Amino acid sequence: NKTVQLLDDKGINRAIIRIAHEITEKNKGAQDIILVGIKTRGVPLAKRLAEKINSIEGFLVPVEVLDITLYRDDLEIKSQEPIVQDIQFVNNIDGKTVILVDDVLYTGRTVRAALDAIIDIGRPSKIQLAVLVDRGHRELPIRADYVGKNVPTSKHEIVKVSLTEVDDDNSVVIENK
Ligand code: 3GP
Ligand code: 5GP
Ligand code: MG
Repeated sequence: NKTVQLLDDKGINRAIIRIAHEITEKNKGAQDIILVGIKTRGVPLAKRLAEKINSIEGFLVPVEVLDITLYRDDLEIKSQEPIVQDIQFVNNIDGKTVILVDDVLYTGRTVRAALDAIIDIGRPSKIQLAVLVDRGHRELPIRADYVGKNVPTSKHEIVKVSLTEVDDDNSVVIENK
């Protein structure tokens, strides 16, 4: 049952700094951006990105939270789809550039649920996706605009993302299920 480290504290920080630069470059600043963190670990990632964007642009973009739950026992994703729990944004997203932020992109079904929920509550001018890790195995035509690290995985592996806001350290490791 071996584990392999993909990113340490510094590696995660560098990836977030790079993505913050990519976001401001692609969107020519930060004025119209709203970051949407997908619970759980997408939320601290979105907040870290907002801080980095602020230090680049001198503008603090809003961070909203989306709670999406997968029906599953242990860590096996079952055939059910992910569902959005509640969507209570503080900010109006009409005309804004919404950037979804999640820790791991896998089948794409969580992102699909997020897209549905967001399109349901408003009319953003565009929606982009930022993830810390893309582990492959997409089951839908969904891709990330910003990727911390592409990690080829087998379906028997899981990517363990730890962030100090919720865990003991900052790290990304591959584990066998
Ligand atoms: P997250 O909510 O921070 O993304 O899905 C709940 C948690 O279980 C996730 O945390 C994630 O870290 C962890 N997890 C690890 N492997 C898997 C997996 O294959 N599928 C899902 N849904 N979650 C996983
Ligand atoms: P998808 O819907 O793309 O299959 O999976 C995305 C969501 O499932 C992510 O938000 C994440 O919580 C979870 N997930 C899927 N695979 C992994 C994984 O290997 N590691 C972690 N940490 N989360 C995963
Ligand atoms: Mg996640």
